[in-house]
Amino acid sequence: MEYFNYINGEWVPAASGKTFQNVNPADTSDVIGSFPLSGPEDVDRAVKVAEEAGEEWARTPAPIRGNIIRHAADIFLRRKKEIAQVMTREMGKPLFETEGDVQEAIDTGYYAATEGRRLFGMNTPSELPDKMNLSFRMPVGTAGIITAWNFPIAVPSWKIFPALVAGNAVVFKPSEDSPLCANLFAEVLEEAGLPKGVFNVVHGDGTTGAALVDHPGTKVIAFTGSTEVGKKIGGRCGELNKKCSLEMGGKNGMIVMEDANLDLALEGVLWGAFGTSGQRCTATSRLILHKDIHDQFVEMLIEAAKKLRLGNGLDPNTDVGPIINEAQLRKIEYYVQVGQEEGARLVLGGKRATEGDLAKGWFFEPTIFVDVTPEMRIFQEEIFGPVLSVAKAESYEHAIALINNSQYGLSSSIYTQDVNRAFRAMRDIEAGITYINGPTIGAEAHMPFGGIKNTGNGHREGGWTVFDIFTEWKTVYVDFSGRLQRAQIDVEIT
Ligand code: UN1
Repeated sequence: MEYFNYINGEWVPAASGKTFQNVNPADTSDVIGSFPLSGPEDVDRAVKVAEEAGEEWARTPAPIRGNIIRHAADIFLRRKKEIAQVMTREMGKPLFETEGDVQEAIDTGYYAATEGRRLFGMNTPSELPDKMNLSFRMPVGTAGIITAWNFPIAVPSWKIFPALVAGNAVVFKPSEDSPLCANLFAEVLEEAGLPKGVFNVVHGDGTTGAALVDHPGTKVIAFTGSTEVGKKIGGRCGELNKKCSLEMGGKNGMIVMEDANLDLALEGVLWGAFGTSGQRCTATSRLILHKDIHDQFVEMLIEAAKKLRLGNGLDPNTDVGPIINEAQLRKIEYYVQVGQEEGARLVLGGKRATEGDLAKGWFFEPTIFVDVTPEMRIFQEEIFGPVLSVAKAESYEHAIALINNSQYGLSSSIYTQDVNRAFRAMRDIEAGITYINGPTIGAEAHMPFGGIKNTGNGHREGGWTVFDIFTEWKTVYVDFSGRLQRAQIDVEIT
């Protein structure tokens, strides 16, 4: 099957005619299709179309824009199961997870739609008589959106829906590992009644994304992906003086204290570390265990993780799906080797899973390292796979020092039944998100999402905060005194 770019409401190939293939990671003989490998000329066309269509869109009342997004959320709801099937086939995670992914877009859509009737500005008193001060949000212009493959509907929706409600046009460059989901996104927006050209999809690789970042027509770039790529985009946007929001890597820690409910913590870490095969920016990749429960918990963890069923995500018995591609599988293998060389003790997994049907795809066994110390690379670097590094803490203070010993600061978690300790941890943990008695994954659409340190560049997606990315403030002073009034000069505040 041959799929295309979506520009100006039409399905078109790359100008060069070049394509790339996308396959099912659970069965690499199952070819999803070919997609355009777009170049700068395709990006240029899409951005120009977006700029033109965006003019009228920006003048469309925000409640009307929001209403179209509400329709889109309705369509995602109607097509939820069918889209989840496509997503599982395309990127592998089990059906219950892909249904959750679509649900996250539905939630985001319904929330963003209501912002069409808010997008609150603010009026404040003037320091001068007969004068009024107003401020309100304006669209930024055309948004260039670049996302990863692990949440191929949810994460694009976090950016696309608010960008549109705020009055921006969009050019979307999805991951080359989940292009079909992006085309479904375009179908949904078209059916919802979005005018032609306001939303466009340009497929391709890193050079396609770079052309979108570089294009003078894109006024804001929103990116989710690796810290390595994100920093390059951030640097380029700095040179171009372009607004830019980055959601990058994580090395999320979970602390289990000696007073924790261990069964609850066990369920949490299994879901946090091995859900989505550990391929989430929020995945639990470091487990910090208080010394008093360390050995017992490690034993419980190994027993439970052994029982996780690897398989094709379309099979309802599957707990853990495949790894997205061969390169990622090799990266995980590499880190397992690094961990062993560094002296960590491998207590579970550590290799590709190839029994029976698993040989058809890219599978990796749930993997656990213990005796991990903070200077080890497997404690510090994002692996993006089902690999959990376990470290031992002597005390609460030591656990906090360990969890904060990271260049990243996205998500975090602590299991404790001590209410004072829980509140201290909310304050002490350096991260954008902290869960108390829950794993590091499970963000909800209406709450700020993002991280500190090398995870982000100061922005938050989700809820109301995402509108700071996709709007600019306009400040207006209305003087109805009929004379020149000079701020700071005619009124002296002493
Ligand atoms: C991501 O991995 O990029 O909180 C996003 C979570 C999901 C979103 C993850 N709702 O794990």
